[in-house]
Amino acid sequence: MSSSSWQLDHEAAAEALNRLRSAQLVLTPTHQTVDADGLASAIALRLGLRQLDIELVPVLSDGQMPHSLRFLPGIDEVLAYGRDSLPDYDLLCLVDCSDRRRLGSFYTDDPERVSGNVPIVNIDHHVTNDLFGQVNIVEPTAASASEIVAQLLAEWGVEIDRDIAQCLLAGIYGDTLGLRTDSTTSRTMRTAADLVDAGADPVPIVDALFRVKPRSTVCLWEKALRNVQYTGGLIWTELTKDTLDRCGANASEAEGLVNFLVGTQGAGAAALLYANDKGWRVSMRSLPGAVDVARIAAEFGGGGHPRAAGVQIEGGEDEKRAFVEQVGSLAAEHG
Ligand SMILES: [Mn+2]
Repeated sequence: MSSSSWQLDHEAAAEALNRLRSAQLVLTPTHQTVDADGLASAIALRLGLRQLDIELVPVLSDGQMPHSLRFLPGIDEVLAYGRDSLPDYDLLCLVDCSDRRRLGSFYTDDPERVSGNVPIVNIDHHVTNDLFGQVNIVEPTAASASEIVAQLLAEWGVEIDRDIAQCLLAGIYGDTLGLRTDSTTSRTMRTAADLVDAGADPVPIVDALFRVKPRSTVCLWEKALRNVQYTGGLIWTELTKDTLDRCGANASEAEGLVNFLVGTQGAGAAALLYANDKGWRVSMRSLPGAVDVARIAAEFGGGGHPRAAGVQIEGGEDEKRAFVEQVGSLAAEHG
């Protein structure tokens, strides 16, 4: 565990608040296959900024609402792209989004949406974030975007009420696997403790994120585990649309699987490959001291954190094979 601590950029925080205050409506599209941190930090911003009479609307960029996140307070106020019509907006506030291309259909339907014509406030903790915003609050050593939002809201004079605290604690628990990752600092733990003091309850968070699951998830894991393969130092498996359909599952149900695979003795990295129209979306993990998966992802045009990263592989079986072999040999080199 690291005891290092990031410092909020007070100037950027003030400029962000100015922009938020001047906007008529702020849109917050989440990253695709949204996770607890991505969605909870967006909802916390909505609830907090409402106290300042700022209207911020979170939108699920790919229209997909993970079952496991329905417990979040304020979830009913989140729009789904493709289902709900978008309100007019004059500012984008992206949170937990390392790359504008991760904004799902919101981006692919019209890349001009994020080309800078509408200004962007960029709040993130991915080391690969390329600072695409007009205002950037990017802290790669923060364990989650929610950890940054907790401090930002306090800085802006927002009262952290029970609902906001519950969202932020869910985001922190999501990205730190319940305060267990090596990105977790003493500050992360203090922030979590402060949120509990503000009324957050860890029990429903732990249940929703790590324990309770639909049967379709077990079906998916059973099929994925049957197909586990070892290539060099990489342990990996893949999921097809057909497998998802047969189990009646959606892709987000497999997210925990790659966390299960990482740490398998003899494997320096784990990957889960989701087949899609263009090839495969790959989710990678490694343990501390092993290969830096963010660097591998960046080489292939993806991004993330040293221990958790993602990338889109375009092409067919040959490209997939080349990818797993390259990652496998890197993972073997770095133990
Ligand atoms: Mn995050």
